[in-house]
This record gives sequence, C-alpha cells and structure tokens, in this order.
Amino acid sequence: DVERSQAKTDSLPVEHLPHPKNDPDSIEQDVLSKVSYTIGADPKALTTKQTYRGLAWTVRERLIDSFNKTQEYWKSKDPKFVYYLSAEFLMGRSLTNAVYNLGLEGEYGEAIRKLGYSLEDLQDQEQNASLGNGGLGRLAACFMDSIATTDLPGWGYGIRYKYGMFKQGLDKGFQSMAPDIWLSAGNPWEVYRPELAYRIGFYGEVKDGKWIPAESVNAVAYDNPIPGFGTNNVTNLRLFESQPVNEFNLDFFNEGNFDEATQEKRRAEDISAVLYPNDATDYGRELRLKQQVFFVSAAIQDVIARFKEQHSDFNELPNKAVFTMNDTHPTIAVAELMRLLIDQEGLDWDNAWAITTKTLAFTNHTVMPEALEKWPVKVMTKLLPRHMEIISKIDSIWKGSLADRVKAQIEAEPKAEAKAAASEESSLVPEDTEAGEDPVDAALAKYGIICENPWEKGVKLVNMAFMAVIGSKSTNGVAAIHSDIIKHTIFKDFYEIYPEKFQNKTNGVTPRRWLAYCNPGLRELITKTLGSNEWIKHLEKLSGLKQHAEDKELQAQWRAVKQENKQRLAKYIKANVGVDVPTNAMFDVQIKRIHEYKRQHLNMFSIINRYLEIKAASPEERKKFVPRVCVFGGKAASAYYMAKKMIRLVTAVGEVVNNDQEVGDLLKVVFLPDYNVSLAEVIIPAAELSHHISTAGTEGSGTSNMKFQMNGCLILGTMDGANVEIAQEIGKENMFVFGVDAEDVPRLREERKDFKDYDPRWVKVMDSLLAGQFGDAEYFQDLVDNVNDMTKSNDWFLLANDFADYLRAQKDVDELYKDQDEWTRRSILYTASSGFFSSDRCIDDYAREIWEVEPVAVPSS
Ligand code: H2P
Repeated sequence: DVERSQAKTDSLPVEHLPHPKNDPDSIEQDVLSKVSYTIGADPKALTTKQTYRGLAWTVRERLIDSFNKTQEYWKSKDPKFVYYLSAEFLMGRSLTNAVYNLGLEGEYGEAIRKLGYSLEDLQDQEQNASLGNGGLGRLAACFMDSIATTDLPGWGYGIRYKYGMFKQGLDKGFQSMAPDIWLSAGNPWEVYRPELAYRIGFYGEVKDGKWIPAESVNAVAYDNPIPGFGTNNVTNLRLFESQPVNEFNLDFFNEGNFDEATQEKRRAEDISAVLYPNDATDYGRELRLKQQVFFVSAAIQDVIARFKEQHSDFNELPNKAVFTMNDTHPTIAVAELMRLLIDQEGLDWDNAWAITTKTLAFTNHTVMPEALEKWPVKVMTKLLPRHMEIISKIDSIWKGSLADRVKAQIEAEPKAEAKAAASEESSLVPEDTEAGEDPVDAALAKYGIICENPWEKGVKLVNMAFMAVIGSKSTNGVAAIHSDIIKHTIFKDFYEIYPEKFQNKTNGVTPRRWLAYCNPGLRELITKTLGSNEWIKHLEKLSGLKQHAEDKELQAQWRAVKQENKQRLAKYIKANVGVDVPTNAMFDVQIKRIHEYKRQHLNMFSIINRYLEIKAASPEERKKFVPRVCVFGGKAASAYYMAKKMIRLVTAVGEVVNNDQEVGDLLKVVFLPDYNVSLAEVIIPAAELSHHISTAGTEGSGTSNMKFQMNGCLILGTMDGANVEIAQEIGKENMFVFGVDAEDVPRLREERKDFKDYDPRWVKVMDSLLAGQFGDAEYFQDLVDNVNDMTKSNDWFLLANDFADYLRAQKDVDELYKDQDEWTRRSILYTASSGFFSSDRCIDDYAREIWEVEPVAVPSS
C-alpha cells in the first residue's frame, strides 16, 4: 500500500530541520524567497499585495513550526482536550495578531520597514475571514486566542465557508448582498490536509439497524494554527470543506450531459458554500441541517480517530475529551456521538449514553426563538433516518422518566394543591393544563424533545435545545442575568430536574486583538503608566490605572490618543461613504447585528428627535448642542425584512441630516457597510459613547460592550446581558443606564395593548417619518406600525415605553461631555475596570468548572 507506507526518513536529520530564524535580516531574506518561489513574483518589482503574501507565508512557517511542536508535545502528554464545536468563527485578519502573539513585532517591524512598508500597510491587504455573523462567532474566535494563550489543550471545529456569510454593500441606501469571495488570493493561514477526509452520509434508509445513506460527501480538513500570546503554544482551528465523493462523471460528460456530470460536485460544495443559507425555502432549511451534521460528524469522527490511536476503552473518552456545543447549531452532536459509539464502535445503548452525557457540554447564547432551533421530524427522518431513530429513543426514555416524575408529584400532593403549587418553583405539572387534559400528557407535550408544532397541527418537531440539555453534562448561559433567565424561562423545568447542570459563564473578549493591537496608542500609554505590559496577559492588572484616573496629565494624553483614533476613523468614513465628519464632535457608535431586540431603531428615533430639536432651535440655542457623529454598522440577515428597513432608516436619515446646512457639524449620521472585524478594530478605539440598548432580558450578554469598555468608551445601556456586570465593575453611576428592568418586561408586554402614554417627542418623531420628512413614508409605514400602532403590533421590544428615559439618559451624556475632565476620568476608569471581561478569565472558568481541562504548556526547547 504505497499511499500508507512511510517515507524512509530514519536516516535523515529530521531533528535538525532548518527552523526559521527570527532576526530582521533573516526575515527579510525569507520574505524575498517566498515572494520568488511561493508567489512566483519578481522581487525587484513587488506590489504591496505580493509583499503581503510573501510576508504572510513567512509568518505561516513560523506558526507551523510551533504548531507542530505543540501537537507533538500534547500527544506525548495525552491530556484531556476541549473541542469547541461552532458553526461560526469570526476570525478577521491574522497577520498582525500572529506577528504580535509570536512576539516578533520588533523583528518583523524592522524587516517590513526595510522593504519600504509598515505592518499596517501590509495588513490592509489581507481579506477578513468572516466565517461568522456577530457576537457568537467572534466569541468563538476570542476563545481560540485565550485557549492558546492559557495553554489549554483545545481545538476548534467548524466549517470553511467558501463565501463567508455575505459581503454587504449599500445600493441607494438599501442593503445589498454579494458573495464574500475571501479566498480569491489564496489563504496562507491554513494548512490543507487532503489526507484527512471523513465520510458524511445523508438520506437513505435504516435496514436491520444499519444505515445505508443515499448520498455521501467527504469532509476534508484545513488546519488554522492559532498562536497564543506569551507562550510557545500554537493550537488548532480545524475547518472542514465539503467535497464530492465522485468529482466528475465522465460518462455523462461524454454523452453531452454536462450539468449532470458535475451535479454531485455542486451538491457537495453547496454544504460549505455559505454561512446561514437563506432558510425561506425547504432546500435552504435542509441545507442548514446538512451543514450542522456535516461539521459535527467530521469533528467527532476526527476526535474518535485520534482517541483510538492511544486508547481502546471508550469509557476513557470523557477523561480525554469534552465537546462544547456552541448554541444549538452543533446539538445534533448528541445523536451523532451516540450513533458512532453504538453503530461503529459497538457499544450498547446505556454505555454510549453514559459516555455521551459526560462528554458533551452545551452553551446557550440567546433566548431569541429563531435561534432555538426546532427541526421538523419529517425533514430529520428524510435526511438523517438513523439519527431520528436515536432521537426518538432518547425522547421516549426521557418522556418515560418525566411521566414518572409528574405522576409521583401528583400522588404526593392533593390535586388542587398541586395546581396551586405549579405556579413557581417546584412542579412539573404545567400551569396551563386545560380542564380535562391529562397532566402527564400536558407535561410530555411541553417538555418533550419531540413536540407538536404549535403553529401547524399534526406537524412534529425536534427541539434541539432540549435534546442538548438532556444529552450533556452542563448547560450554561453567557452572562449572570441571562443564565438566570434561562433557568426560569426556556429551560425552567429542566432546571428543576437537573439544577446541578446549570451554570453561568459570563463572556469575555481577548485583550490582545481588542485593546493591545487595535489601539497601539492606548497600549503604549497604559504600559507606560503601569510600568509594564503584563496586563496584556493578566488583564486584572489594568486596575492599577484607577489610582491615576484623576491625573490631569494622564487625562490629557488619554484624550490625545482618542483624538488620533477619531481622526483615523474620520478618514475611513470619508474614504468609504464620502461624509466629512468633525473630529471635535462626540463619536457615538452602535455596531452589531441588526435586530429589533437590539433596537437600532430606538437609537435612530432619538437621533431624529435630536435633529428636530436642532431644527427648532434658534441660532443662539444651537450653540448649546453637543455635536455628535453617529456611526452604525451591522448586517441584516438575508430573510429579515424589518432589519433591512432599519438599515434604510439609518441611511435615509443620514441623507437628510448630513446635507442640512442649518445643522452643519452639529449632527452627522453614517452607516458603514460591510461591518466586520477589521472595521470594528478601527471604530472601537475611536468611539466615545456606545449603545447597548436591547430590551432588558433579551440580549444574552453582548461582547462589544466589553470591547468598548476596554478602550475607554462610555456606555449608554439597559440593564441587560453583561451590561449589568459591567455596571457592577465600573459603578452604575458611571454608566448611562435607562429603561425598564427585565422582571417588568412580561407585565409591560401584557399591558401594551392599552398603552397610550406616548411622549410628545415620540409622537413628533413618528409623524416626521410618516410625513415623509426622510423620504418614502410608505416604506417606513410598517416599521413605525410595529412600535406605534397597538392595533397592528404590540411594540414587543418596548421602544415607546423606554423612549423618554432613553432621551433623559442621552441628555446626561451631553451634559457630561461638556466636562471633559470628568468624561476622561470615567474613560480611564472604564479601562481600569475591564479586567474581568478578558476571555482568559472566561476560558479559565470554563476549564475549571465545566471542561475539567488543565493547561499543558510547551516548554522552550
Ligand atoms: C449572541 C448573543 C449575544 C452574545 C453572543 C456571544 C448570539 O451573539 O445574542 O448576546 O454576547 O452570542 O455569547 P449575537 O447576537 O451578537 O450574534
């Protein structure tokens, strides 16, 4: 077997391979060599792009060098690993991050200078790896950085989407979408592993307990080395590409049947083509499920294959591996791990179940119903017949135990009392059991994995989140308030049965990318003030800044850094959307996925109000306004009608306001298209005020709030998600807090039908929109109706309710901004209090309290 035979390397000096040298001259030589022999360019006439590519290949070599050593060392130690399963990894660019994390910024800086460039020039040539949508994917990327930095044996697993999610543009102010062709110039940050291919089956039938898929693809691996900071460890993000088993049908082709000749290839490639294909069609929905089982199966097969290299007893698996299911997308892992253990490894059901429930962990990131996936049993049975069998069995065992519990409860308490006690904590008997309905049936209908679709009678669904809770060893939320909410709402009864399974892990972000590298001015100032750069790895050390917060000299330097960052952003705005923005104005930002619960439209309504107030003011009064530049960024999901309208609202208002001579520099409104990691790295350091204004109880955590905080940007927010903990760290009085509390939301929603208490300013804003002051009144009609017309909708996210208090908070912001010393003192305090929100802290919490994985640092050789 030639393919499997080993090359005769015994006599070769493999130990003495020429490891790359890291002095500037060697790096420069290396770049020229890569440019010539890898890129094939003429080193005497290099373009910036070619120089970037050559340089990136040199960094890649250094990464791989440490990557190989790390993997080899880990193999020799055989520690327990965490595997992070995620449909999204929003990595952004790699160059700067890799050079700095490898600790080679000085050497590379000099080598690049000799070539006539700066690191910034070259990094701008790199395409963003936008394999994610928003916070969920960026959190996964931050976690990879922290897993590597804190020396944890841990890998990420996901999909190598060929076209990312989509590239967002603006077409006459409306969102336009195009494929994100991010791989067009090749990708030096990945290592293709054609020899690592796993077979993934779909459709077909189960005969005598054996699944015979009707369609199969290969999941082929690409490794993305992830360097830690201040360590030798370089870990791995393994992404899979879907490839056909049979690439090309020559017979069809020769018959002139060209389409069919490549049909299998196209169907296979669809699976790893785009993130979140539009799920408005049946094929789109099925494709999403295919994607999920595709990467989950490949990942688990891969882990089992490596496990078997060193072990033969599967009872050892939970001591060697733990999988985190990042939200519901990877939750098919419960059925897939069961299937592989039973069908391929020959374990019996009970043994497989015991292993599965010790090896999987589940993180819930949101209570939004659209993200709590429920797959129709019909779709699941067609696409994954064997999985469906397993799920049905899990469900029936679960329902059996649930029925026993309910019966026991009913027997323990007389009926009337059982009903009364059903209200809060201690009963599985559903509160809303209808008269005559059997309480056991009612409980099973409510908490079963397989349940009836409430909107379509007779249609059965698989509740993936319920399966995840039942099939894993722990379930956690991503901020204290969110973890509490899920225990009392979506997973209430599971919490009652398994209180010990539920945990909180407040999110964090990596201070490398989100402070040290994106804000070099502040990095230098912090390091100078603290006398060391240890804070980059131990973020809690930032608290040392507190004692300097009132130092006038530091405040002046702090402001100077912010001013420089504002200028950089102003330049970007001018270059990309053509608007001149004054850099003496307050830079006021809201950047995140566009969604009604995140309430970008609430922000817009307050901007319209500001505009109307400026217009109504006399020239003398206008001088009192604090000038603002309002910046928005974020994508609307392809099938999300209202979110697209929210984008148009920003651009429509911008078109009027930015061209109004009377308003001049007092107000500018810009929407920056194609918001991504690199753009965030420009916006966040420049921001002075940021909005985190979701209706209380709706945002899982938020992570941009943490990034803004680290960069000394003040926060205007509701008591929601991690805002609550940020307020605790900085002192609530230092944050601009407004809006109702989460516990009041259900009641207020009930009362909405009778809401009449509209603030007069709200009425004016709505009227201005409906009168067409910002163009096309008809287009904005349903956006307005949704929040303003209780006969048509009920303002579910409580905009009208929170509006007046929001304006009050905005006023506080303006007043404080006039006192620049106090503003800067708070800004310093924000940064100083951000230590808790490092993803290093968060990962450490996961490692100790859920994963039970310990650091294994590669020693320096
Ligand atoms: C989600 C939540 C955020 C959370 C993030 C990471 C799904 O991200 O909504 O509140 O911080 O996961 O846990 P996003 O909305 O940004 O896509």
